[in-house]
Amino acid sequence: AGLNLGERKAKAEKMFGLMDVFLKNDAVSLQKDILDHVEFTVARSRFNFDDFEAYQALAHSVRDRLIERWHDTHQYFKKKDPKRLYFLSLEFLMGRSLTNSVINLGIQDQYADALSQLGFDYEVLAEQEGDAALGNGGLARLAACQMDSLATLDYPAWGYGLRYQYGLFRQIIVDGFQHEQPDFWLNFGNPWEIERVHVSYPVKFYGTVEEEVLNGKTCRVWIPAESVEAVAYDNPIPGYGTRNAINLRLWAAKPSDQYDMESYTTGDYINAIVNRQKAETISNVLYPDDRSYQGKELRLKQQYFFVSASLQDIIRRFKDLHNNFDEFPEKVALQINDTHPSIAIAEVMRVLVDEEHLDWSKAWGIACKIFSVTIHAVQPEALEKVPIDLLGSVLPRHLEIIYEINYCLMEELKKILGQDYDKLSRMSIIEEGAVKCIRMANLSLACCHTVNGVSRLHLETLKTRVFKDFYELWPQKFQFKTNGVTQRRWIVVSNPSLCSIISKWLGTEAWIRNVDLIAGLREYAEDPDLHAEWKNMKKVNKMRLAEYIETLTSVKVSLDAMFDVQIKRIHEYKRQLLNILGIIHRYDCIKNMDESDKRRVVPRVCIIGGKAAPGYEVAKKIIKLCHVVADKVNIDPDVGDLLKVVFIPDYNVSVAELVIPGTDLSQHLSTAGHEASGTGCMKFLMNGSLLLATADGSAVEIAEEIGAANMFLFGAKVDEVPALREKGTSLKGSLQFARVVRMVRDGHFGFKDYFKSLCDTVEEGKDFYLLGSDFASYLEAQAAADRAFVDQEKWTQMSILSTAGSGKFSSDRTIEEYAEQSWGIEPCKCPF
Ligand code: C3B
Repeated sequence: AGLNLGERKAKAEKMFGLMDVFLKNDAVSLQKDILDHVEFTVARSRFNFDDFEAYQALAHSVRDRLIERWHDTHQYFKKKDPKRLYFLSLEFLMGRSLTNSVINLGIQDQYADALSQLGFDYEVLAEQEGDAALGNGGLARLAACQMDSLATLDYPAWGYGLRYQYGLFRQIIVDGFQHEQPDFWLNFGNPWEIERVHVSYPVKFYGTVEEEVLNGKTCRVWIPAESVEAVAYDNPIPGYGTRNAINLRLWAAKPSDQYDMESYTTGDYINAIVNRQKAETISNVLYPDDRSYQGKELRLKQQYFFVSASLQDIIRRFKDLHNNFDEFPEKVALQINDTHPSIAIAEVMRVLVDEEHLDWSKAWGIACKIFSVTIHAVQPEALEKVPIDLLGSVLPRHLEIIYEINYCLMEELKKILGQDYDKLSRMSIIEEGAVKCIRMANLSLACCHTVNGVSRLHLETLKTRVFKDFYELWPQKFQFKTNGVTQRRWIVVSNPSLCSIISKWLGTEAWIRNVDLIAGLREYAEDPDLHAEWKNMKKVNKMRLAEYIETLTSVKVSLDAMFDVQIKRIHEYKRQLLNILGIIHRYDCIKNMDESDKRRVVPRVCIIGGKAAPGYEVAKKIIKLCHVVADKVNIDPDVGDLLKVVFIPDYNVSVAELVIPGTDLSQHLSTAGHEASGTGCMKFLMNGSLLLATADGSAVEIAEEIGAANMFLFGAKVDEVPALREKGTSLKGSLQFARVVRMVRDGHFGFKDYFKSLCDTVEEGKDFYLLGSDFASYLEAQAAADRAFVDQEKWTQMSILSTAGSGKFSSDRTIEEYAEQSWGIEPCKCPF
């Protein structure tokens, strides 16, 4: 007779304790695994398979090892029942998984050996993998780096997000114009995820709210009109140097199992199915604009869909071991990544009050203990707002709950602020106006125990501008955790030569887990042997990048030139236009030089890359301008190798991994006060590229760590910006500036009419981002960079000091601060 579930589990646990469960990692075992996957998973003959199929088999064999650790970690977490962090984010920009996984599992060399014996090159197979691009930019890549740190530091954490079928669009360039193509990244399967058909929850929408009497109490009851199933896809995230592998659970929308009997009985079978299928659209596509998506129904549905499924999952897990919600805050910390998931606050209230029948005030007390939020935006306009009508239609009960939360908030505030109605209306969760809206940020601020900024300067902005009123009331809620990036991906995976140099000179690999040790390089910053190795490393990386550039753009670049890079989303505030105008100035100067002057010019390769949101016209014009300037400069015989301009199409995580290690100088040009933190600069810093930057976001803290003398700072400071805006362009900058803008206006690079509106954005009086007033200072900083580059020993020393000073900008440090100051979680390390 078969055993029942409980008996089978007991038996398995007994056997589990006896077996040697670890998969073997010697070359022969790995080869056998890979070939088995070729035959049984990919279903190809083991004598005949191509590189892509080999990659698939390899990925599956790595996945087996991930799953093994991931199971053990979850068993262990379950046994220990620590307080867990649940990280809610609408975006995760994971990039590729293969190399990151084998490095974190500590079996890269073994795989490389195993494959070479089979006649395959590991590197070639790794190139077969496409990026998982379920995010737009900095915010989403930060979430990915933080997952890596959470796993590595053994924190009991889960990530929750959406499994979009279409990730961020692919950018193709046709005649210098950006075109968007869908990124159907799942076409060839995704070996890094595990579909959990049995982990699924219904998520409800629309309908009405009715009154009901329950145990003598009147309650509000939501009668939803639509149900969509959320199915879990689990993505194991391995830590480095630990057995822990945590979970990133992404939800996909599927038609609900519940039959809508009516449409079936009406006999319209085909339409009934087609309508059910529409449910899947919820998780179809990532919104490609990284800051404005206000008032879109689908966006709201995406947010609620992933939040509701995640909370059902979290509460189920809690209830497995506990039956009293008083214990909820001792076991659960919920992190809201930007305001996007803040509907979670209303959802927790709905579940606690309507389903668990807790008193309102008790439920609110619990909610206030579990939530913390990180704000990534600077501009108040970037904070999400949802029209009341929309929320009331999609989530009618949640609207009521938000009204109730706001009523309590207003009552509390009136006691403190009295009749200051201006202030009350600014702080209200409801925005009155032509379109009445819910301010999602204010909802978060009302509930969260901690509100985090992403750099010291950013917190100042939040305190003094964006959330001034709230800060005055609740100063204790406001904190900052300067962003960081993971050195595992941004050095170990992407720059193996630098990785070996660091380990060799520090005499240990311990910096990969404890990056503070990297400061030890300072001692050797002038050592000629280190200089030789460092320069050689840079040269090899530049060679790789040069080949890539030539393949993509047919432009040949000289390795002796300074590789000068600006890669990030295209935004007016990030001022790629300042960069291009600077390039035009450089071009103009070279054109006017005689041969002897030219010999003193430091040759440059100016590399720009980044995507513009599909509807962002100005950003798209900036991309086109970059191309027309490149077209003219790159074939000009007067210029030759002194200046080349390259636009790298389809910038994404794996392109960054290739470009950053080959960069000499990187540019971070945001108008002061506009970049909340910036994380690209940290990746460049780790890789020893020198930074040319404004004193904005985390660049201020970078200057403190490495010394301002080791970077090229320029431009207005944050407190000078308002006055400069008042005053208009400064005269000193304006002569050169006016000249280059005029060249574009006059059609020196063609497309005169097309660029008119772009030139208008920087005209006197309209130049909101202050390109004109920062131009002279920008050119000076560029000249300083040229001078420094001429002295290669000096440059190399600055480069070493950059890497050596990058320790603070590891996401490991950020995550430790969050764990201690916001989440109250402790490591929970799975024993080997
Ligand atoms: C970004 C900010 O623009 C960056 O300054 C910051 O470093 C990162 O977030 C991470 O904190 N950001 C983004 O990518 N998308 C938004 N919607 C808002 C901010």
